[in-house]
Amino acid sequence: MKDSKKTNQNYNDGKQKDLDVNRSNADDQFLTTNQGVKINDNNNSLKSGERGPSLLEDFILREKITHFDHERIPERIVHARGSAAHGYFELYKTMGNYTKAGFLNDTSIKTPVFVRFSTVAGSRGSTDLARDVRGFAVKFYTQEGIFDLVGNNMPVFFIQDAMKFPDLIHAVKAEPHNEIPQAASAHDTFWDFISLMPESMHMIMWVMSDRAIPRSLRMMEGFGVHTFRFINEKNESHFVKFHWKPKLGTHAVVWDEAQKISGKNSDFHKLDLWQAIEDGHFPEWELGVQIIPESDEHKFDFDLLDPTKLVPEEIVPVTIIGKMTLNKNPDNFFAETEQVAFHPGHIVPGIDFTNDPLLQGRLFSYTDTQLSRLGSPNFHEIPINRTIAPKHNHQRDGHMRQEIAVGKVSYHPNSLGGGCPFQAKIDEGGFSSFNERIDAQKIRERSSSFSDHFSQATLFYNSQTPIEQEHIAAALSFELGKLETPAIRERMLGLLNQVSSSLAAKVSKSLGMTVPKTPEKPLNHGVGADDTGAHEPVKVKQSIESSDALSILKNPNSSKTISTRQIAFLCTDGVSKASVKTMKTALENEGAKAVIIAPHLGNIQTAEGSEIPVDQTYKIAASVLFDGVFIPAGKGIPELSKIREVKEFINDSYNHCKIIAAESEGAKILKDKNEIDDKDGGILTSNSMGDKTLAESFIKALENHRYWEREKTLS
Ligand code: HDE
Repeated sequence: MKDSKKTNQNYNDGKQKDLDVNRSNADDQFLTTNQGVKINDNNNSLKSGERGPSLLEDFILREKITHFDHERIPERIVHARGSAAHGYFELYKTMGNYTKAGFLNDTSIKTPVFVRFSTVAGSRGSTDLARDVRGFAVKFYTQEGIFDLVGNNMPVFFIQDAMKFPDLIHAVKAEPHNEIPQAASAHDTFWDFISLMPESMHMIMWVMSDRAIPRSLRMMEGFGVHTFRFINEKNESHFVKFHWKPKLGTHAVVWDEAQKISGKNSDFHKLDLWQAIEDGHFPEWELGVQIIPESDEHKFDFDLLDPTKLVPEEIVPVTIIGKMTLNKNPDNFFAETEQVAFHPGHIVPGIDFTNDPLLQGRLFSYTDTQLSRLGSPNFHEIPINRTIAPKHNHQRDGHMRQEIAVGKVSYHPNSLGGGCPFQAKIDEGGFSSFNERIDAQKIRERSSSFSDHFSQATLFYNSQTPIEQEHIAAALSFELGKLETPAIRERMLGLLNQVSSSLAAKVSKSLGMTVPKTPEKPLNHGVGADDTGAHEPVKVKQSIESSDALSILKNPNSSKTISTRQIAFLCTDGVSKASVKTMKTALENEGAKAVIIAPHLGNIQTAEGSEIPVDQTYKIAASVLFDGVFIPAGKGIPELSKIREVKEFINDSYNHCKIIAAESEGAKILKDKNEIDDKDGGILTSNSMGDKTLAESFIKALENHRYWEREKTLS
């Protein structure tokens, strides 16, 4: 709590109080063993004689090394790399008509949350900027128990049935013979699998889009993916899809930039989230729901149970019902971020599952994986996983049990314990599963309503702006270009051709191949999920042809703000103080951060004779770590054109479509030696010094994140 500068103390901080019991602080304390014995010498082991062998009797050395030897636990098999934060959820309006969940009914409750974001394929130490799906897992510590919304930053998934998950993950992870490549899908096994799984095509469009390389974890949407159920007091069910909408808008970097960020700062996203919270810029997301009456279950062009499909917002609008704010960094990465255990099966009364076969498989997997990862069925007792609702049952014992259950009764029914703990009636908050009628034969098959693998992939592609479509084509050209087996490329072109012939044509050009002819029946290659041939993929005409909500650049919900954006000020001795000050003040008034970069640390002398403290040198700073660039005026500024890193900085910013502003001498060096067209709409210059109008137009341009038009002129 004390680390965050602007922590909001006013919310219902039940979880923080609960965690206090386990927080330790060594300020002003003696160093001790785990048994509480004070240690006098923490530098030398016990030896027989100054130069003699160490003694087995040295319990201090033995304890220290034994503990160290066992410090690691298995990393998550997927989503190993993550960053997390504490916060709270506030409800805007009661959802009582749809769900009886307490935290979605009472607008006065602020529900504590712990949120973990992650990449999927890479190991714990891999780069943040991999092209990958991002996990978006939210633990709500509600008064009725824990509700985990374990989602992703994309609303659909690669596969339709849990049976294929181990295959998908084996294919995407580093190849087993040589463990290469790390945190990358651009390799043979991934695309071999995908080329044989037409059902993955919609998700492939998302993963090849800019959604897979977010600018920040704070600037991405989140989705529950599966269709869930809301259950109200009358036991009526509505289908529900969950959405998180970031208040900072959805933004991405470009692929070349992502790769360079991985080299310059592979913790880019982790640090960005951490720093924003430390600076008091608490990230916020609004929670939205798409609600579908039970009676409309079969009214769509797709099956609501199919996790490779989304419900277009144009067909069922997203209703915003509340807001989540992240306002506190974890105190300890291992204790909290690493040990947190999410589970889509952690639900509370008022929320229930559907028969989505992917979700059903997940309901088994998440407890199972904690047993090997955290090592005991008592993982719910780990402080970060502990519910703040009262917990009483007859579960006992197991490794590392913390609870000391008093009394001799550990069974139900009992009379010796007075029948306690009691079962709760439904009106006392007892959970009861939705009374869904199921009358069926046991069958190992895929529903034919899941057979349309291409229509929503096409809808997604067609909904993108031309620039975003180019990015998808470029991503596919990169990924498929890296393959060693030409037959996989050929199969992929066949599948892409069924999504969009113009996309397939673009990619085929880059691969130097021709697009194979689409057979009369859609391609299935006779393998994968439908190898019986019973369900050939079909195309179903969608009721809409384009959905703006699917495009980052067209997204009607995206907010315009430059809050927390990092702006590089390219400075040196002899910079104009007036120029720096006017721009810095204007940007900081909008919540952005001005970072002074110069050839040396310490202070730089301004042309006016004062000093400005330097934040970073050109050896450390790189354009890819910033959102925009300002080159101020000043008689010393022309010297910048002699610095190689400055040239690289300007050219990279230009190539990544960043907004560049420059004043007077700064504007002149922009043209000097740099390979840029200073007339384009993303380059803003002024001949005066400390120009407020320039600052205003810089801010307006930065609100659009990038000047994407420039890409048309870049070869
Ligand atoms: Fe997961 N997934 N998953 N997943 N998943 C895990 O659980 C699994 C799926 C997601 O920050 C594991 O505790 C199966 C979809 C997130 O700790 C594991 C299937 C979605 C996280 C597991 C899926 C997700 C996980 C690994 C298909 C989006 C990270 C460690 C049937 C809706 C949570 C762990 C965190 C983690 C299994 C598919 C999201 C192995 C079997 C679809 C965000 O249990």
